[in-house]
Amino acid sequence: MRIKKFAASSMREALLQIKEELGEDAVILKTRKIPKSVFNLGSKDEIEVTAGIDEDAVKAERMAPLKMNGNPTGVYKRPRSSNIIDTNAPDAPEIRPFFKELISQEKTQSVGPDSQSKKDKQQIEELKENIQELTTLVKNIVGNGSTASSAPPALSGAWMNIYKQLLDAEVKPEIAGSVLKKIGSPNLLLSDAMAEKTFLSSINDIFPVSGPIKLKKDSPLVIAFVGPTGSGKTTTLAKIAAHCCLNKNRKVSIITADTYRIAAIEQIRMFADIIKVGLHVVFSPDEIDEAMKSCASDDLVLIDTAGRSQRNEEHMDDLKDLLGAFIPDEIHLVMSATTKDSDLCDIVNRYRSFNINRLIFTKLDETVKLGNIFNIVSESAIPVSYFTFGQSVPDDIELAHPSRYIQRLWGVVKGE
Ligand SMILES: Nc1nc2c(ncn2[C@@H]2O[C@H](COP(=O)(O)OP(=O)(O)OP(=O)(O)O)[C@@H](O)[C@H]2O)c(=O)[nH]1
Ligand SMILES: [Mg+2]
Repeated sequence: MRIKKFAASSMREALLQIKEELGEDAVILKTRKIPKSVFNLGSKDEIEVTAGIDEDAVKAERMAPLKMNGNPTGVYKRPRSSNIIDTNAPDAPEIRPFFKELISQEKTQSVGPDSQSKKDKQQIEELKENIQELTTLVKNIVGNGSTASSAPPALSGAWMNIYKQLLDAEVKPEIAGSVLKKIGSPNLLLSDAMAEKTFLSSINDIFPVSGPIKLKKDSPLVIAFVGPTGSGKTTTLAKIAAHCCLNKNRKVSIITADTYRIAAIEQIRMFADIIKVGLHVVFSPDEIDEAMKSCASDDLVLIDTAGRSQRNEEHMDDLKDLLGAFIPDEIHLVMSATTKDSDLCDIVNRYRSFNINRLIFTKLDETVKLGNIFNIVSESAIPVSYFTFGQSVPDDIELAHPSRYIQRLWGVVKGE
């Protein structure tokens, strides 16, 4: 190999010198800035480039009969590098691949066999890291049950249609997948109608519901309604009170502990007057005993509470004290069907410490996708008592029933 040093005021000038003297096949071995001499402080910086040429290899390459790139003449043309500098510019020198690399590194480091192998190692390390990241990503996707990975394997057409319908209603893929697995025999070849029938008849085991309120024989059944602000607690309570009173001819009382807003007392007083049931207002936990005593001969006592954000710890503590004083038989957590998945999850998780044992979903009429209900019910395994789908008291309420809910989910049943 012939090696030579070139000094020039710019890299471009050095490259031209190298090309002229050593030819196009020269390789750059090293570059460095030459420090200014003390006598020459005003002058421009110079660079020193060490280049070499392996003349034997070049000869061998030129002599080999190459037939490449579909070129029938047997003359191999090296690809010209593009986009680093504009090779169409008038005086631009021909840029070869190694020059291309050099230009991007020129400012920071010299290029030689050592630094090249260091670079290779670094690239291998980077590749390894990328592969590691991808592996973790794939594992996470599989673990979290993304659409692609959690699709139950080899579902027959009709079962796949049900799976897609669930996903379309915004049921989480992993939940839809595990539900179909639980139902069993998902690979059976069934017609769409048969698969739907099988699914609906099996859903009872998957979507827990409480069934109708069961009154007690010798004391009133006490139910408290809790939940976030404006979720429909008071309206739903009024609907249930009206049904029990008007349709079942039972004795009902309402106790409200929602004295947080004047309007809240007026609202429930209006409902109580219309339905003609007794109303007791308690302003503090000490008044609870007396209120409960005055309802001793009733069949059903419904307790309305102030809406509480599950994220306000102080309010949640107050509510806990209140429920501790009432000791209700059932606590129904009232949530709007318009609430997104993650918030439903947060609400249930935080209200769980009150031993809630029923879920009520309101405002089904205000949303087009009901999969969030399926998700939270499957995840929490807390039975659903009622669905409501409008503001009308005593209408717009129904007892939760799994197959009817699925028909709502699929858009077969809308409203009442
Ligand atoms: N569209 C629709 N609106 C409803 C439904 N249930 C209740 N609402 C309305 O939602 C609003 C709030 O209802 P409330 O019963 O006052 O809610 P709340 O949970 O008692 O509210 P706070 O006591 O303030 O926490 C009212 O305008 C109700 O008419 C329902 O199923 N569908
Ligand atoms: Mg209310």
